[in-house]
Formats: sequence, structure tokens, C-alpha cells
Amino acid sequence: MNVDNVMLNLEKRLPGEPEYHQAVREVLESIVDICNQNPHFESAGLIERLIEPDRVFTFKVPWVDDEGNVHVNRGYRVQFNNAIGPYKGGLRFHPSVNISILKFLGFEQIFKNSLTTLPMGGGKGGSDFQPKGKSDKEIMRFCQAFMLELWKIIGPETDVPAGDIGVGTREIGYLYGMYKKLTHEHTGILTGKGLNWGGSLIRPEATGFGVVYFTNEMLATKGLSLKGKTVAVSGFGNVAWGAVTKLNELGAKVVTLSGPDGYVFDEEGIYGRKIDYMLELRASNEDIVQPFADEFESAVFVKDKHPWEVKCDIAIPCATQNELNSEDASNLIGNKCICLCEGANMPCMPEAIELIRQSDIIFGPGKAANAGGVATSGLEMSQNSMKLMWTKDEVDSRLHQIMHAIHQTCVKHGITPDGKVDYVKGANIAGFLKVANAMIDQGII
Ligand code: NDP
Ligand code: 2IT
Repeated sequence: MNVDNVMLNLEKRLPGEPEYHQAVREVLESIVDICNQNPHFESAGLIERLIEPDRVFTFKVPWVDDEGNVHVNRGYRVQFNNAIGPYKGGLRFHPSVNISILKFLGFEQIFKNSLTTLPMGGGKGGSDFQPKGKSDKEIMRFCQAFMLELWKIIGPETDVPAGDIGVGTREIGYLYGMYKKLTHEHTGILTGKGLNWGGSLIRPEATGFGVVYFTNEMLATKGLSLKGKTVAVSGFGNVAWGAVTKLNELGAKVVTLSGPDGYVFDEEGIYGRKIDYMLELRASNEDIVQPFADEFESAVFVKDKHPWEVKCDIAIPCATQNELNSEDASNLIGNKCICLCEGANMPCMPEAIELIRQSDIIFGPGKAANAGGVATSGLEMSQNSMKLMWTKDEVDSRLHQIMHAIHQTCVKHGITPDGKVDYVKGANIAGFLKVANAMIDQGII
């Protein structure tokens, strides 16, 4: 396989999908040697089949706002690959949503889900709907209108969506209600459900908890731990909240969080009521972090800047794709940061990753580090199938084991001759091999 040729072809065939190209290139660069050692992959057209989604749905979502005005948004579901299990992946509601972003997320999801050890294929969906500023009733009407189309193509053994940016327990509730009404079934469709109607304990916390467990595993390889470390976190949504909660529990001090308007620096640390306030902020229609600094005396708001200029031992981006650029990476390196672990999907730009990988910073890629969210979704599916509910400790301990196993797998496939671990390579190779072998076993379909 020649990566440049495959990419040239893809870019020519599908221009205007930069995020998707970025995600594919990263995986191909990691697996090129494995592909060349396995000529039967090439003769089975494996890469060509892997980089083309099984199918992509787009649909119209008309809805009516509180004033009676009609709006039309676009809905999507990308069913990327189901070689190892039903399509599985979140729904994102954000005005930036387009096919390039959903294909990058769906493609990443294939390998992430493979790493979890659970039987889940890769998919992603969402809408360019802007939840910011909408009333609860408007969110409900939008979710119902979205599900009026989506229900036709999903199912508990076919495709199981969940949350992502802009889609949390509230939205999953409205989506589930409409699915149930349309199908007359109370099944394990959608994960991240409310705890009283099929949701798993720990699912809301799982992505952030998992990222912190993975960070701890990486630090342990150097004889280090989170205790007493200063951590910069970005975002202030679901993933950031889970990460900040667990970081505090394990004795780290979190000094930043961020939103689209800038970041907050709090020298005293973000803990206790400040963590609850993050959630209140996220739930408010404002959706900015500046009020955090007004609320807490020790917090300072830095407008339109990234938190990566703050001196920290550990950096955990938890907001969105391409939020950490090469200047940010240089700042982290200059400030002697020891570990960068991706909570969000693809938060680091390729130039930033290049700099980080050349430095001494330990780098944990999102598809391994943030896999705890979808892994716990997988555990929710298991509980729904068995019609029972595990305790909080049971789910957390399984999540812990899964993150430990993912770390071990990354080490196994990513160990370099000088004894360092290339986690990007390790995660991509391990995630890929399982899916590739399943695709070979199942023939050209
Ligand atoms: P949320 O919607 O709960 O929070 C995302 C937050 O980041 C929002 O507050 C958003 O604000 C903010 N944000 C968006 N752009 C920027 C930016 N440029 N700078 C700073 N903040 C920004 O989403 P999640 O926490 O669920 O998701 C965060 C990331 O984690 C995403 O990359 C997602 O794909 C990934 N992820 C999520 C999982 C999950 O289980 N939820 C699992 C694995 C990964 P605004 O809305 O105003 O833009
Ligand atoms: O990016 C992700 O892994 C998620 N948004 C969670 C997907 C899921 O199905 O739980």
C-alpha cells in the first residue's frame, strides 16, 4: 500500500472532506507496514472497502419553534462498518456538523469500538441543529422530528446510537420516547438512557473516567501517578465533567476549563461546587465559560485563548476536533508538560501531534483514551439484553478493566525498538487488525 496514492485518490474522489481525510491518513500511516506484510489484505481490496462507509443516510428534519416558525435542519446517519458488531456511535447536534465531520467520527469509531473488546461496529450521526438558545420544548420537538426519520434505519441488533456533543441524557430521552412510540417496543436502542428506563450506571461519567484511567496507566509506565499533578482540561461538557471529577478523586489539581469564548484559569483548582457549576453552565443557554470567572473569585477568564498556554503537568483536551494546534503543542513542550491525553475525538491537529511525538511528552490518542464512553455503552447494551442492571461498582470495575486492557493492547502493538510506546500506532494497529480479519473471514461484501 502506498499511503500517498490512496490519499490522493480519496481526496480526488471526495473533495471538501478535510476532517475525514485527516482521520484516514492518520490510520493508514500507522498500518502501512502491517498491510504490506499481509498481501491478502490488498488482494481482498480491504483498504478500499474500509474507507468507504457501508451507507450514508441524510434526511430532512422540519420542526416548529415556540413562536410557530418552521425550521428545516439536515439529519445524518453514517453506518460505517459492522464487521464485528452492530453499528455503534453517537449523535452530534452542532451547527458545524457536516458529512466530513461525521465520516471522520464514524471512521474513528470503528477502531475505537474494536479496541474496547466488545462486539460493536462503527457509526455516527447527528444534525446541524444548534441546541444553544433553544427551549426545552423546542429541543423535544426537534428530537422527535429527527427520530421520525432515524427509527427506520436503526435497531438494537442493527445500529445503536448514543450521545456526543449537544446530545446528552435529555435528548436521548426525547429520542427514545419517539422510537418507542413508533415501534411499540421497549428495547435496548440508544445508549446513555435515563437510569430509570434502561440506562447504565456510570455511563454519564464513563468517557471522562476512562480518559483518566488511561492517563494513569500511561503515567504508571514511567513510575508516575496523578497525585499532586497539575492538569489543564479544555471543554466544559460531559467528557470534561467526568474527567475533572475523577482527576480530583485521584489527587490531581485541575486548573483550567474552556469554552468557545476562551478559557478559565483557577489557580486554587476546580473541585467541589465548581464541578457542579460546570454542569449548570453547560445546561444554561449561554454555553460560555466566562460566567465561571464571575462566580468564583480565584478564577480568571482569558478571552479567545486556548488553555494550553498555562503551565501544567498533564493536558487533557475534552472539547472538540482540531482544538490544539502546533503553537499550543510548543507551549506544552516549553512548559515541560509530561503527558497529553485526548478526551475529545481528534482534538490535536496533525502538526501538533508531530511535535508532541518528537518530544518526551507521553501522548494518548482519543480512539484509545476516550473509548470508555462507548465501552460503557456496550455494557449498557449487555444489561438491556439480559434485562438486569449492574451496580455502580460492577460497571466501574468493568470500565477499569477495559481501559487497562486497551492500554496493554496499545503497548503490545506500539512498542518501539528503543522501548518507548507509540500509542497512536499501537491503537491504530490493534483496532484495525481485529476489524480487518473479521472482514476477510466474512468475504467480499
Ligand atoms: P458536550 O456537548 O457535552 O460538550 C462539548 C463542549 O465543548 C461544549 O461545551 C462546547 O461548546 C465546547 N466546545 C466546542 N467547541 C469548543 C472550542 N473550540 N473550544 C472550547 N470548547 C469548545 O460534548 P461531550 O463532552 O460529549 O464531547 C466532547 C468531545 O468528546 C467531543 O469531541 C466528542 O466527540 C468526544 N467524545 C464524547 C463522548 C461521549 O460519551 N459523550 C465519548 C467519546 C468522545 P459549544 O457547544 O458552545 O460549541
Ligand atoms: O465518540 C464516542 O465514542 C461517543 N460519542 C460515544 C458513542 C457511544 O455509542 O456511546
